[in-house]
Amino acid sequence: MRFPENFLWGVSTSSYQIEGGAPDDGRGRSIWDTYCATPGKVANGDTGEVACDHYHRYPEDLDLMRELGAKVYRFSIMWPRVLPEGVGRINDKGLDFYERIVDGVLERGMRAWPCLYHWDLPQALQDRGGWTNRDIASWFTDYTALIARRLGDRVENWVTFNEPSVSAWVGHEEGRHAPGLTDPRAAVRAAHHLNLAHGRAVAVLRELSPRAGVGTVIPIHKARPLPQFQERDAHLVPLFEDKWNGVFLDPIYHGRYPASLEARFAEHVRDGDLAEIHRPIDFVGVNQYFPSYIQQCANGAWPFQHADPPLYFRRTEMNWAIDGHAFYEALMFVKARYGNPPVHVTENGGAFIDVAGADGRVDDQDRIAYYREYLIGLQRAISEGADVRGFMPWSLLDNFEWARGYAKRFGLVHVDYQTQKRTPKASFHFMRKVIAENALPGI
Ligand code: IFM
Repeated sequence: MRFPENFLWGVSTSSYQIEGGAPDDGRGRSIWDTYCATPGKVANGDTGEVACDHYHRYPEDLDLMRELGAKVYRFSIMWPRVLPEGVGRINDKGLDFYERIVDGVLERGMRAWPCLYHWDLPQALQDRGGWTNRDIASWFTDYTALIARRLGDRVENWVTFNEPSVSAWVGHEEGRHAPGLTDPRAAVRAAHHLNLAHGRAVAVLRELSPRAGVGTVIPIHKARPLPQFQERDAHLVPLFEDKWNGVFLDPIYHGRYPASLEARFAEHVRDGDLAEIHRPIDFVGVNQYFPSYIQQCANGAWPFQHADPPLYFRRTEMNWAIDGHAFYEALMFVKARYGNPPVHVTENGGAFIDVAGADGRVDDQDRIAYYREYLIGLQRAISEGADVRGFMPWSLLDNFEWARGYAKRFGLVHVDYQTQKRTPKASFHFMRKVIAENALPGI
């Protein structure tokens, strides 16, 4: 059960989920600050104001990554920390912070993979329409150029977006994430602008950071009808996969939107847009956590809706079904639909109830079992030819899990939010062994 030679083990985090440091050093407000301040939106009224205080404690966190054996660190840059109004005035102290991160990563012998957008849009740009305003493609390009000029000589790979599908569909259609819209047409418009911004950013990064690679990160959803409605709902699977996967990867790899969705996108697409999006990238980041069960929906914007997975699955604390086979299927989907591109798994993991023992240790055997199952799925995909080159668990630290707040813990490292004490869990030691041996132990 060995992984390929030179398999790239890493670790992923995101800015709003760990940094905190909200009022520090001139950072501007993001749509998540606003969303958290809106009563009833986030569990327990939690916010990312302090989070894991990574803004001040990053050296300790980078040390933990090194101890884990991570070779790559994927982190994200908080746009309003460097451009408080989204455009125009630059906050040098914000840029300095990311410079310290990149240098700290390199000093510890790791490689830096910054992601330019993990959902924390400057509120000032949301006030101008955010992702529904076509001008955002230029705003994002200017922001990208600023970051590339400052960090581009030390970055190994850029990630343009983390899960643009979630920004579009969950943020603009389902309203469960910032900016909290429930407008299906606006969501389609946002999706197109996210794609356009990606395509333009690729061009800028190629010019200003020519030695670095560029990719994007998509959560791949393989859909399944509920077993009892297999016959009735099987026809919904391709459309669901077009919505979640195809909308964001077909334009990049095939230069067009999925045929099933061209009509919905037509009013937002201008001549030349698809050519801009259809620029070659070096890898696709795949995030994958659970199988997506769907069922028919008679009166929504789409003919399907999410369904509760069958009861025979074990579940994580997010109520997500645990199924390493779904992970395998997602990787094989990317292989088949996009011509076997280089893939890095940029997120995978589970939230579990982690109880610290009297000695402070967290013996998270559920999480270890989860990773065992998913890493077996990964090995199967690789053995069947999927070009998967790396794996990053989500996440290094327990952190702010968006609308679910701090109650859902995904970390390999436990964070006591009162004291900010970090304690590596049993899963941290498990993953360290996997990385050190480049193999699944004990199989
Ligand atoms: O915490 C999130 C992350 O920000 C994006 N991908 C899924 C994770 C778990 O929900």
